[in-house]
Amino acid sequence: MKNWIVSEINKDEAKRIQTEYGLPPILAMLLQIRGITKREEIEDFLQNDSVIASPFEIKDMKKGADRILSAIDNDELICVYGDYDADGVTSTALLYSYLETVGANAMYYIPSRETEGYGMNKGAIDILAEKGVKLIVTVDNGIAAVEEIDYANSLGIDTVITDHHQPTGKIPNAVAVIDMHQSDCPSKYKMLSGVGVAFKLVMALEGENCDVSSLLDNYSDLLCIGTVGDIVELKSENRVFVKRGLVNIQESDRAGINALIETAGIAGKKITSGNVSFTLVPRINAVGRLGFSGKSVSLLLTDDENEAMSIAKQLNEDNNERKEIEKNILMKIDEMVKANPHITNDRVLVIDGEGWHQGVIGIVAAKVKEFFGKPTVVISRDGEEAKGSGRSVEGFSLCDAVFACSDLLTHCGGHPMAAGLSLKSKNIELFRQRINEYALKQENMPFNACNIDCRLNPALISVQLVEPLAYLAPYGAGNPTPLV
Ligand SMILES: [Mn+2]
Repeated sequence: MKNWIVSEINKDEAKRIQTEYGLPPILAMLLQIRGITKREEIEDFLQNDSVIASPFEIKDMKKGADRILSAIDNDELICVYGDYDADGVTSTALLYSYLETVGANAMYYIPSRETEGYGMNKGAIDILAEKGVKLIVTVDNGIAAVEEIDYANSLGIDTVITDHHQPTGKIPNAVAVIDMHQSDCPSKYKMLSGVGVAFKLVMALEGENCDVSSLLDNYSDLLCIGTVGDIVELKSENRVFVKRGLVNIQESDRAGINALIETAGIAGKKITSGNVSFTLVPRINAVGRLGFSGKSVSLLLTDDENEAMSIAKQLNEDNNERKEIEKNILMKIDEMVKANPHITNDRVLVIDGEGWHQGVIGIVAAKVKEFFGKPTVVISRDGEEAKGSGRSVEGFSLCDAVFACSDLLTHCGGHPMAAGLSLKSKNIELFRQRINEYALKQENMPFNACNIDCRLNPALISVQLVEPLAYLAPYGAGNPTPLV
């Protein structure tokens, strides 16, 4: 069940936008409803050349870039330390390929989702130390790696963090910590994905007079996949990345992207943010979910069409396998709910099972949340240890709720809409109680809403009416497909 919420419209203002800019009425109405009403906002939105702000607005950017430049000059081995999801993979591919082009001595490392989990770990740092790495640059992770970075320091390895996750408390003792969510970071735009932050770092490495447009020609395809994959809002800079990226993906000269498009069966079709989110992103994620995370990065980097095709085919199979595993877990949850219907009365659903595949519990949580309209955490037990992944409903900050229970958890992190955690299996019941006590303190829990832009007289609906809506694309988080 969903709450239908029809947006308010200010007809006079819509009329003003319509006449002032000579826009079709429906477009003017939707812009007004979505709060895009000032001249520069409208121009930004429709012309898509929103200015990408200087990277140096972000705290520590100069420090981080200087450390990397000196590593390049001194031929120190640099390791880009990424993550296995689409945002982490594209961030890694973007920064690594840039470092390669400028002749840096570079490598990349993607931890295994299965055996290492998200973020930095000491075992990985040992491997990198062995290889002679002198500088680690994290992308899409690192803000929570306090102990791991101390450990790297103790081995004489410097670290530059680039991340877009919320700081969880103590900030790691790295050479530079580039994350807009630090309370003392002066940057105005905070909604970048991991790949967006990696791109800003590349801009900074290029220096004050960097040619943003040619960097976008080179990297907007990766920016688009990571930005859509991480479901950050498609406004402002993110919108530029995705809009430019969609054009770029359509005529990509990356063998891997072409192979993905072909094996996904969308060759020759117009690439939309929807295609990216439902076909490219799940395939890139699938390999991280089921093993060999580094493969997606090699897919994005290779020039060899045969290699690209063989990895893309494998990703396709992994994706099918992922869907199968997901279906089985959902069936088990369905049985659990039928046997104990009261478990769905909680404000935050916490559902656990033994040996559920780590890589798919986040997607399962998203589906359960969609169905019941409540924030949901799905936990997989592996003997005494357990790991969970949660998805929230707009208006309830899941990371705050999870952080409030952090004394029960061995690890936690995330965003308002999604969080990850690990804990002892014996604490799951207590966690369920505590997160629900936290939720009970909220006055009202948000209800799953169906946001409707406006009411239209059915007699007015025609193809001509709908055509101008293309100007509002790409659609996604923060800029949903219009619903009337
Ligand atoms: Mn990310």
